[in-house]
Amino acid sequence: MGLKTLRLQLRFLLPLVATLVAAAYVSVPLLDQVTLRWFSRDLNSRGVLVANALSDSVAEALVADRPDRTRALLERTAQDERLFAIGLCSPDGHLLQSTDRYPVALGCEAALERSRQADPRLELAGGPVHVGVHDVIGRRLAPAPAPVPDEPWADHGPGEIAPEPAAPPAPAAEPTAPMLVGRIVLLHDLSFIDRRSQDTRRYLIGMFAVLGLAISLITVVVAQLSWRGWVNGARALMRGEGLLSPLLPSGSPASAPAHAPELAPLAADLRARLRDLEDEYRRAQGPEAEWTADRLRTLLRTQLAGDQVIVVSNREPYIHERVDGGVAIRRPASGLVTAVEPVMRACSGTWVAHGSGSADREAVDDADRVAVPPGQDEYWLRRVWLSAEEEQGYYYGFANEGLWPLCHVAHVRPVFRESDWEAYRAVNQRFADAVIAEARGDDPVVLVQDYHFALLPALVREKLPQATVLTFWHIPWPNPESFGICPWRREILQGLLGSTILGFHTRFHCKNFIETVDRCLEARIEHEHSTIAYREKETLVESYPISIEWPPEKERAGWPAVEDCRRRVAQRLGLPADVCIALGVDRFDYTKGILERLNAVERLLEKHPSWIGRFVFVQVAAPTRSALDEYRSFQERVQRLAERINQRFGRPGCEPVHLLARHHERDAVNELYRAADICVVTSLHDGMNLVCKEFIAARDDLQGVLVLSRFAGAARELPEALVVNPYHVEETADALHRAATMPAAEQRERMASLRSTVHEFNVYRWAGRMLADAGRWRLRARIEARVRRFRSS
Ligand code: ADQ
Repeated sequence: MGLKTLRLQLRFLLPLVATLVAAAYVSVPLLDQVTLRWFSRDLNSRGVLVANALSDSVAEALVADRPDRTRALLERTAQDERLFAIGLCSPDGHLLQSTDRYPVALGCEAALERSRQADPRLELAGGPVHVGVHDVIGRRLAPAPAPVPDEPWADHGPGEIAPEPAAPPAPAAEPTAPMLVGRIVLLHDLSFIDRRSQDTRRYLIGMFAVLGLAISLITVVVAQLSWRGWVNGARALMRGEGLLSPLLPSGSPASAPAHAPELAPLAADLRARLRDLEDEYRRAQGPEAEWTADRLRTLLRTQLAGDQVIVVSNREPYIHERVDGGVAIRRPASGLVTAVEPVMRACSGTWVAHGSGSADREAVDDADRVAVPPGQDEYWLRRVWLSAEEEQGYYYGFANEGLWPLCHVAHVRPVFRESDWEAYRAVNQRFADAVIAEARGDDPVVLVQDYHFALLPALVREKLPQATVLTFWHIPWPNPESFGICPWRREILQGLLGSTILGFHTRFHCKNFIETVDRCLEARIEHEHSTIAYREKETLVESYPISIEWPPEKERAGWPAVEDCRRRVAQRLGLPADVCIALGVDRFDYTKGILERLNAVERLLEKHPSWIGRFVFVQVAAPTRSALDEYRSFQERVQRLAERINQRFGRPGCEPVHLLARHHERDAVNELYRAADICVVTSLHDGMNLVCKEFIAARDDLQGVLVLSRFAGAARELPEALVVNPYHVEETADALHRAATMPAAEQRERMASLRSTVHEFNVYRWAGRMLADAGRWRLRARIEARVRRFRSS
C-alpha cells in the first residue's frame, strides 16, 4: 500500500477513531452514573428486606429489654459480606447497639439525615458505604392494674391445713398500638460497586477498541477495493473505453470498471465535454475550406449523386396571399425557413409544406406544385392542404400547445388533448403520403423539419425502407423527466427513431434525447458512436448547430451605409439623432423573453436616469399563433408593459419603447440590424436563435453589441457576446448599460470574432455536415447490401 493510499485511508480512519474516542469518553462516566443509580436502588430495597427480616425479632428484644439478644441479632446479620456494619438506635436518636465496624462518629441523627439524601454515600477509612435507616415498629405491653388477692384462708374447715395460697395470676399486659420502637442503621459496603464499575469501564473501553479496529479494517479494505475500482474505471474512461473507442469485450477485466454504474455520470459529462472540446478545436483550427452553396452542390453531386432530396416542413418558404385584388408573395418569419431555403436552392429538390396562404391554391399546378423562388424557379414547392379542423388539432393543438411548451421549459403548461393527438397522427400520415408520392425512387434523401412531424420518419421508413431520413429538431429537447409528462412519449420517440439521422442544435439536446429513449424504450444505445438501435434499425443522434447563409458579396454591396440606416430608422420612428438604439427581432412568442427584456429596459432607466431620453428600445415582433389564448394574452401583456414604461420614462419627442408588432420584410429587418447599437436576444429557451447571427452578419462596420441569453443554443458558439440570464433583470439591465457604454475598439474586437464564427459556421456547413453524414451512411448501406447479395449468391 503506497504512502499516498495510506494518507487517503487516514482521511477515513482519523475521524473514525476520533469519534470512537469521543464516544468512549462520554459514555463511560455516563454508564458509571447509571450503574451507581441502579446499585443504590438495589441497596435500598435490599436494606428494606434486611430490616423487615430483623424488625420483629429486634422489636421483641427491645420490648423485652434484652440487649444481649439484639446484639446477637445484629452481629449475625452483619456477617453478610455486603453489609459493612449495623447500628440500632432508639426512637429518640440514641445509638443503643452497633456492630464492631460501626463508625463511632456516625450518630443516629447523622445517619438518618444522610440516608435521606439523593446519594446516601459515606466515605469511611475502610471504603465508601451506603447508609440506609429503617424503622423498627413494634408493640410495647402496657402493664394491667394489680389484682386484689382473695382472703387466703376463708372457707377452710378446723384442722384443715390451709393450702399455700396460690400466687395470684399475673395481670394480662395489654399490647399498645404499633409504634416506633427503634431504628436500624444499615451500612452497605460499596467497595464492590467501585470494583464492578472499574471492570465495566475496562470492558467498555476494550469493546470500543475492538469495534474501532473492526470498523477500521472493514473501511480500509472496502475503501481500498472501491478506490482501486474507481481509479481503474476512471483510467479506462480516460483511455476512451466506453466513451469514444469501442468497449472492450464485456468479459475482459479492464472493461468492468468503465461499466461501473457510479461512473456513468462521469462518463456522460466527460463525453459531452470531449465533444465540446472537439467543436472548440475545430473552431480554433481556423476556417477549413469555406462552406458555400457551391461546395454544398458539389457535395450533393459527389456523395449523393443523383439522389433526390425532399424537404418536409409545416411552414412553406413562400406564401401566396391575396391583397387588394392581386396576389403578393411573402416569406414567413421563421428560423427554419431562413435556414433550409439556401439548401434547397443548392440541391434543386422538392419541398413539401402546408399551403397556408389565401392565394396558395391559385398558384399551384395540377399536382399541387409551384416552382420557387418566384422568377428563379430553383426547386419545387409541393403544397399539402389541411382543413381548418386538421390545422387546429395538429398545428395549434398538439404541436403548439403540447410539444412547443413541453420542449421549451418556459413555464407555460403543455396541453395534451386526445383529439389533437389524433389530428397530429392523421396529418403526419398525410405528409408522409405526399413524400412517398413525390419520391422518384425507393431511396430518396428526406429532410424532415421540426416538431410538427415526429411521427413522419417511421411512416416514411415503413413504405420506403431504403430512404435516408434526416430529421432535424429545431427546438430544444428537454430532460427525460420533463418529456415524461407527454402521454404519447413512446409513440413520438418510436416515430423519430424511424430517422437515419436525428439532428439537434447542441450536444446537450442530443444527450437529453438519448436519455429520454433510455428511460422510455427498450433500445440499445451506443454512447461512443451516439447511435440508438431500435427494432433492428439504427439512428445516429448528432448535433448540427444551425446557422444563416452568410450574405453573399453581391447582396452586401447593395446594403445602404450604416449611417444611412440609422438616419432612416431614426426618422421613421421619430428618434433623436444621437439616441442609443437597442433592438429586438422576434416572433411574438413567450419563449423569446420579450417581457424579461422590457423589464430590463425599465430597470436600466431606473438605475441610470441619465439614459432617459437617450436610450430607445425597438422591438420588432411578428404576430404568430395568435389563434391561441396563451399567445394573445402574452401579446397583450407585452403591449401593457411597453405602455407603462413609456408613461414612466417617456419624454416629449422620445419614448423609450417602440413596439412594432408586425411582419417586416427582410430588407427592413436588415436595416434595423445595421441601425442598432445593441441587439438584444433574451430567449428563455431557444434551440439556436438565428436573429443574433443575422445581426452579426449585418454588421460589416464591426460595430454593435450583442446581448445574448445563455439559454439560447447560440450562446455556446458566440461567447464574445454579453451573455446574460434573462430571468435576472438586474444582470440584463447591467449588460444593457455595459453594451451602451462599450468603447468602439472593444466592440470591434468582439464583433470581428463573432463574424468570423458565423461566417465559417454558416448554414451550408450545417446542411453539408448533415448531408455528408447521410452520404456516408448510404454508402455503408449500399456496401452492406452488396455484401449480402454476394454472400447469398
Ligand atoms: P424561430 O423560433 O422561428 O425558429 P429564430 O431562430 O429566432 O426563431 O428565427 C426567427 C426568424 O424570423 C429570423 O430569421 C428573423 O429574422 C425572422 N423574424 C423574426 N421576427 C420577424 C419579423 N417581425 N419580421 C420578419 N422576420 C422576422 C426555430 C427555433 C430556433 C432556431 C430556428 C432554426 O425556435 O431556436 O434557431 O428554428 O432552427
